[in-house]
Order: sequence, then C-alpha cells, then structure tokens
Amino acid sequence: MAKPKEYLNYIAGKWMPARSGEFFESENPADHTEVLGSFPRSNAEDVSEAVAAAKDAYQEWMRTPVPERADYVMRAGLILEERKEELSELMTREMGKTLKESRADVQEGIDFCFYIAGEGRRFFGHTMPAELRSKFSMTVRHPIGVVGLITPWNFPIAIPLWKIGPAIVSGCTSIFKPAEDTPLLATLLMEIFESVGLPPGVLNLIHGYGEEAGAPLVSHPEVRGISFTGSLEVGRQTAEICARLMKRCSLELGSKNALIVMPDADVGLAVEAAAWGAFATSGQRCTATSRLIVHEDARDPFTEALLARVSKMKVGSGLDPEVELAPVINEKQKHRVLEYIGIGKQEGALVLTGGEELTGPGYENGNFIAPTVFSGMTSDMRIAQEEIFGPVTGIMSTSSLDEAIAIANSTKYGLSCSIYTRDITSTFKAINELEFGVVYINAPTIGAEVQLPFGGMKSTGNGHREAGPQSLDEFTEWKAVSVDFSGRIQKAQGID
Ligand code: UN1
Repeated sequence: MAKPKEYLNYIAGKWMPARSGEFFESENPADHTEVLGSFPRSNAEDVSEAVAAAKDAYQEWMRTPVPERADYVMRAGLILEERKEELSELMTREMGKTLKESRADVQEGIDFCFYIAGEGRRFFGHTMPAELRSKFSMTVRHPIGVVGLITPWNFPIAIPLWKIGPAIVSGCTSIFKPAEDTPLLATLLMEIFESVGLPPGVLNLIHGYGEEAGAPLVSHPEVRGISFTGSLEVGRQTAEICARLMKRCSLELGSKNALIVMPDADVGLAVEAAAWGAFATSGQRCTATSRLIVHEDARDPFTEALLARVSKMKVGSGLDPEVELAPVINEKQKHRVLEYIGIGKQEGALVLTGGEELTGPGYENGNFIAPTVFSGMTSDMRIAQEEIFGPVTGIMSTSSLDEAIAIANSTKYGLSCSIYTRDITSTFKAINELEFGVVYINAPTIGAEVQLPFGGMKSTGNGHREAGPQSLDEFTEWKAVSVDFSGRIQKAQGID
C-alpha cells in the first residue's frame, strides 16, 4: 500500500512537523483500509512554539480594526463555499457521516463565517449616563489574548469555526488543536485561512492527542483562555486546570437530550423528528435525541410508527446516497456504544430493534451498529442518564406534562430538548420549565442555527454560549470607560 501523505502543523505562518518527528494516521470509519493521511504527533514543545507565535502576533492583531479582522473570516467563508463539495466528500471519508450531513456541516461553517464577519461591523458596546456632570460613560470589548481552541470530531468544520471565527473577530490569537480523529479537515480549514492571507501567528494549528497536545495547551501559562467542546470528563479536568491558573474557560460538553411527545401531537411528525434526532450522525451529536418521553396515550402509535421508520434505515458508508445511518467514529467508540446497549439490557430495558454490531458483507472494515431503540427506559437507568454518543435511543413513558418535564430535567445535563404538542398552554409551560439551553417546539433536537446562542445548562457547560452574538463574549472582556470632560476632579457617590 502506498505510504499515506504526510501533513504538518502550522505555526507562525509556516508548515512544520512535530518536534517528536512522530506521526499518527487518520482512517475512514467506514473502511479501515483507507488511510487519509499522517499527521504530526505534537507535544508540549510544539505547543510552546505555537503559543509563542500567537503571543508575538497578538499586539499587532488586537490593534487591527475589527472590520478588517472580520474580513478574513468572510473571505474564508467564500472559499469554503467554493470548495464545499470537495470538503464534504473528504469529511464523509474521514469522519463517516452521510454526505448530506457533511454538506450541512460545511454549510453551517459558511453561514457562521458570514454571520460573525457581519458582527465585525457591529461589535457593539453600550453608552450609558454618568451620574456626574460633564462625564461620559461607555463599554467596549477587549480581546482576552492568546486562546486555545480544542474541538471535537463530530462537526469537523462547523465547530472549529464557531471558535475560530469569533476569536479572530475579537482580536485574539489562537492555537487550534483539533480532535485526532479528523485532522485532515482541520488541515484543510487551516489552509483556507492561510490562503486568505491571515497574518502569521494569528491562527496556529497543532495536531495530536488530548493528553500530549491538548493538556499542555490548557495548562500553558501564556494562554489566557480555552474554548473546549468534548466530554464531561475532559471538560471537568480542563475547568480544574483553568480555575487554578485563573484563565477563561468555556465548555460545551455532553448531554442527554429529550423529545417529549404529548397526546395532542402530530405523531407522524414526532416520529420523523425522533428518527432524525436520534440517528443522524449516528447519534454522535451533543444534541442527539437519546430520550423519547412519550405520553402513554400516544405511546403505541408512536412506537409502532418509529419502528416502521427505523426498519427502513439503510446502514452503510456515508458516501452511499441511500444510507441513512453511517458508521460510528472508531473502534473504541463502537465498543463503548455496544457496552451501553448491554448495560441497558441488564438494567431491564427492552431492545425493540437493533442492539448489535453489523458484521456481514459490506460491514467488514467499518464500525457499524444497527439503529437501536429501547423501550421501558426509566430515569434511574444509566442509559437514561449517561451520554452514549451512538445510534441508541430509548422510549420513556409518562402520564402528564408535569411528569414529562420532570423526567426531561432529571439528568445532570441540559443542552437540547423538544416537545411535540399543538397546545399553546403546554408549549409555554415547557418553554418556561425545561432546563435546557436549546428548546424546540415541534422541531427535532438537532439542527441549531448559527445566529442563535448554542450551549447548555447544568453539567453541559459552564455558562458560556457559542454561535450567535453571545459567541463574542467567549473571547472578549468588557471594559468600562469613563471620560470626564468637566476640567475638575469630580468624586462619585456624592463626595464633595
Ligand atoms: C454538537 O453536536 O456538538 O444542533 C453540535 C446541531 C448542530 C450542532 C451540534 N447544528 O445539531
């Protein structure tokens, strides 16, 4: 077999190997015989070099006018648009999801580039009255400095851009450490920013594993902020280190998203939403519908229609246009998902469909799991509490809206939820009482739009939001400015 192409890190505007000289490979989850490339296995030394480059670039960058900084992001969006098809195909080969969903990932990246580039011409502060005469008060945003951006593999273009875009617009300089499962897409994204002439050091790319490259980035004293999307476990470690070093830390972690189906719902729509929300990206979205909380009066028709819908799902390579359920990311994740299916069975939930790995013809070289639906899932079960991140969902029964909301709120997470109902009272009660950062009425739990803030309550995060105008808060400090033009010393709070 031909040796896979070697890719490099990008530091201070130059492509370079890791100091260790070592590489790791990126494989196609639908076909392990396809290796997409070799990537530098970086460690603390490479991280230090990248941080130094970002620090060097910072002073000049933070003085660059905001609209000028934002223009780079807009131009990157235009190139993404031109290269959408090529990037989408490579994304499906590197990460597995269906081509349709890869296109949506790139599209979300494009949309966000345009959106946040527009924010570069707003970047609003506020003016407010002063309590003293001849004094003017206002707030302005100030970049937090050098930041580390640590991204997951499930949205290899959109999620990095949720961080890179506002970091650039805000005037931060960054070190981007993408997930080791999708280094090719990260490299292509870096190339796009290079091609639009982003000044050296403003965005640096370091490939590698979490423990070897991510951890030194988080603990580097010159890094003023970390934006991390990933598991609760790693998020907690990241927050602990950042707390000790007094640095900004913004986390987007796991969830256990719920879809509530009331008896007055359009059951056909609710079933479509459940199938899409649970099995798109093979359930590997933090917004995936992993709990279906169905009123007992709707349960039988809902269950029957869902099983009929799932039985039609073709499982296979995401490049096959007929396929609805693509592979899971890697062997380790496949075993983890299968282990959870075993746990669910032991806990007494019933597998209505799926529940196993697919190994027959066409499945030999990939990580394929059948779409799995449990029934009889209850809140005390681990499968109802822990994020599985695979094509597994479970039906939970309820007899009232109050109980449905209580069940939905009964996990430590709170990212996305949905309710299917045609009743206005139920709708607003749900909006009011659901403890989730993203709430849908008669829409699936997945598919967030970029102009809305994205993030979760409780252990899903630590209060920050990505996307939307709120994304600038992740990368800026508020500065309160007072200008006294009285020509006197004036003392506030009534002192003479
Ligand atoms: C994620 O899985 O981390 O809402 C983000 C959605 C996407 C983003 C998911 N737009 O499904």
